[in-house]
Amino acid sequence: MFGRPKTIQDGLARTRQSFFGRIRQLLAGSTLTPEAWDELEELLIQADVGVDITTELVEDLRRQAEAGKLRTPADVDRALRERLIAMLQQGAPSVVDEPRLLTVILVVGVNGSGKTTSIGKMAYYYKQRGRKVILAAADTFRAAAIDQLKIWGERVGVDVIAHQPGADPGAVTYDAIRACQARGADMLIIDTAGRLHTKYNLMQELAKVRGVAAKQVHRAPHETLLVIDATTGQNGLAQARHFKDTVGVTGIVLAKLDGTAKGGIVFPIVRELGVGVRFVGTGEKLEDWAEFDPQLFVAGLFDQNGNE
Ligand SMILES: Nc1nc2c(ncn2[C@@H]2O[C@H](COP(=O)(O)OP(=O)(O)O)[C@@H](O)[C@H]2O)c(=O)[nH]1
Ligand SMILES: [Mg+2]
Repeated sequence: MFGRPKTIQDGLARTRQSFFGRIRQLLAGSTLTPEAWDELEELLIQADVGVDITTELVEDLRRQAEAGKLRTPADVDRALRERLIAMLQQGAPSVVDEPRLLTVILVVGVNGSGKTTSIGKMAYYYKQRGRKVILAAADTFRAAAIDQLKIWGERVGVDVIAHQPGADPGAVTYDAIRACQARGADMLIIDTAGRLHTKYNLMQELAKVRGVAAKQVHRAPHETLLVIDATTGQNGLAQARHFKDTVGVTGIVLAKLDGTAKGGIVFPIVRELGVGVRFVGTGEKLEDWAEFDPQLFVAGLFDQNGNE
């Protein structure tokens, strides 16, 4: 394992080993007792799938089993996976790969959610796919935040446009767009601040960054990614609501999936936001980053090797 990039499968190890592995065992039996149905419900809730979705799922599956449409636990297993996959197939596909001169990706999320790290990984991911990427340090609140992005920029080998700490994030964005145009970059990824609990109005700041991007580049930002720390559980859901209401989120990055046994949180988050997950953070290294795929994700919840 050492040195190998961590896949979605690896990132889901803890979730699989706890709750979903147990669900798999439950559905590998020969019959489903009333106790087994109750346990299924408990396990889904413990995995952070949420009470609403869990109740909906289990009631529906149970009804179908009682009506004879699902005859064996294996049928229930299959139906459950299908439902879970369908739930993750939400929202419009990413427009990032559509041809245009400059694609602007705005990255938002609370402090510590994994924004800057995810931006480093994303820059690497797109650079490897032939994109010319520039990063904008529009989290100007702390010097350390700017330095952190610069370090990622050096590591990946992409330019970082930064001003002094305390500078106007809108001005950084403006300069970064100019730099993209001057240097022939076709992708700009903007790092932003995430302090929700100060008097300073973060949402106004994000709106301003958006406004600058929209004015300088046709239809920008083309993607607004909300980075959610998978380990924060139901808090992540509250954050999702907050950002949804104030900035237009078009996609989700689920960071730190490797750090949680409660990967089920992705289901209520996707439902709440009505947009798809684009990427998953699976560790702290550059390559610990995976494109999101609903089928692979659900397979990884249950099975070691995805498609057994
Ligand atoms: N294990 C793990 N740690 C991560 C992941 N993504 C970010 N982190 C860590 O989370 C912490 C906060 O990340 P950072 O990018 O600074 O968050 P920001 O404040 O939103 O920019 C850092 O210690 C990162 O190394 C991930 O996918 N897996
Ligand atoms: Mg940061």
